[in-house]
Amino acid sequence: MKVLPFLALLAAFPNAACAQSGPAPETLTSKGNPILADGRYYTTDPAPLVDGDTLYILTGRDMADAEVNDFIMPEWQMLATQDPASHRWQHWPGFIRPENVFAWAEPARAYAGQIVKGADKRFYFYAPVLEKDSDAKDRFAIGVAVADSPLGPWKDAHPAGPIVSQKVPEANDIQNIDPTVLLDDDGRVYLYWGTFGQLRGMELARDMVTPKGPEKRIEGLTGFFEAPWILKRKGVYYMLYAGNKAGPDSACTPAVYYACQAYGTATSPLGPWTYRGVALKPVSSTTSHAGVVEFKGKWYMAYHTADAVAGGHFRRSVAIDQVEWDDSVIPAAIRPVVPTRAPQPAPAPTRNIAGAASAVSSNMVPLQYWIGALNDGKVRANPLPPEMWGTWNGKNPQNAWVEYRWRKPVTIDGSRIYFFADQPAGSGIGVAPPASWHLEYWDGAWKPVAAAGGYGAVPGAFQDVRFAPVTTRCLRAVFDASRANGTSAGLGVEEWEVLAPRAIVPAAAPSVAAPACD
Ligand code: FUB
Repeated sequence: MKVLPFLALLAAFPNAACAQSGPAPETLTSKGNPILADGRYYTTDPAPLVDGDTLYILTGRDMADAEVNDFIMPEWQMLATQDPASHRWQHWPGFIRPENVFAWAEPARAYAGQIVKGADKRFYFYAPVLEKDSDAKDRFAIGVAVADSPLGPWKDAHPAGPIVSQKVPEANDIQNIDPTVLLDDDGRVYLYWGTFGQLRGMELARDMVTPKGPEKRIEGLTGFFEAPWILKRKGVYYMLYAGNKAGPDSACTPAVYYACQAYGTATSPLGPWTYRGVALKPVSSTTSHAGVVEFKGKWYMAYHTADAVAGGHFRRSVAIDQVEWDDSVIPAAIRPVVPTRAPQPAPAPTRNIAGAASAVSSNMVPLQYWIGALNDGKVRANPLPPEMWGTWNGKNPQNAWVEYRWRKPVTIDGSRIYFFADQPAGSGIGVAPPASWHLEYWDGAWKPVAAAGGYGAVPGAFQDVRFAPVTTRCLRAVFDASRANGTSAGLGVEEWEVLAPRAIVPAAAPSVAAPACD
């Protein structure tokens, strides 16, 4: 990334010096998505804003250590460009911290905010932060700051405290985060917020700050989980959101922890809302958070992924892609966004050909797990449930199998499997290593491979099996679950590699599922 001198940047961005605090802005040329990809700064929860000839993206900042499963987010950052296609961005790290703007807020947990331009041409920053001196069960609350420029300096617009919390303007029992605001054509202002399946909407006064109420439960947005984003186009209100209506046949997501971006429409701002479909399939991070705006005649979706160097579910990075509308239907539909990525290095030759197979299993995978984890090439020291295939469902099967199917016969002579367990071998509860397991290949019937040694079942490390080469389209790992006191433990596999005799350049994942063998 190329860094321009600060003075050159100031010429292009006269307000740059007004940013609240933190290091000087950088100008950089990104290679594509994610915009900041080198792992120095993880950007998250994008909220795009158009002002004049500039597209700004307010983002959070993920600072969790690699194996920490928590949102460690002390501050917001800002990105800006005059042309997303140029890949030239300005970046303000350390843009704002909660405690620097809101005297009543605690440091940390600078979650997803949004900046909106008011009718008075000032900028209003809706920020979910933790309230310091509150006895609310959940202390997340929404504050509003105001500035004359998107770059600040920001001042609390409601110094008395948050405009929404579990105590104000009405009592509620939800987590009050993820605000999104619409300034409607008639000058009226609407705030929406919520998470964990609870979405609220409320009118604000024209001052952009004062709650008018009442808080209204927003229904009708199928699978709403969190991250609402309101916009209006051609008189129609659109609400995008992270949806997690999961299932093997769901248009949204196969696993409940991986959200898609779904959307619904309404003809008036507080509804009724009608679910319309999926605008973005699940990305590489479990959370999906997006904002959509029109900029210089094109529509864009900013969203986050785990695709940066050493990225993860809690080290997310903002990407941006174009949004296309289907105006042949009423209301106009959002065509599913096609995510792009910066060019990636050619894959290194490997003996592992699992990535070229379709994975299937004997069980209807419980919604917390994801069969796609088997051959995604990732093993984490601290995995979340969707990072494995599993059987645990409270009534665990005694026998189960997972299978790879290739479109054409492959010659293989080895396997490496990585078991997950939260209970010791011999347990009948939780997830335990299998009591026994073996490999079978298809050769007109399922036949055991001629394994050179035993089948190890130690969790948390690859278990290697070498066997006499076979040529087949299908390979199964067949498990007998651990059992005690009349119940079977669940099974969990984080990764399963299948080895060809020699390293080859790996084929891409199949776009259409390979057919069954039997
Ligand atoms: O970044 C913290 C939380 O993760 C946001 O508030 C949610 O929308 C999700 O992206």
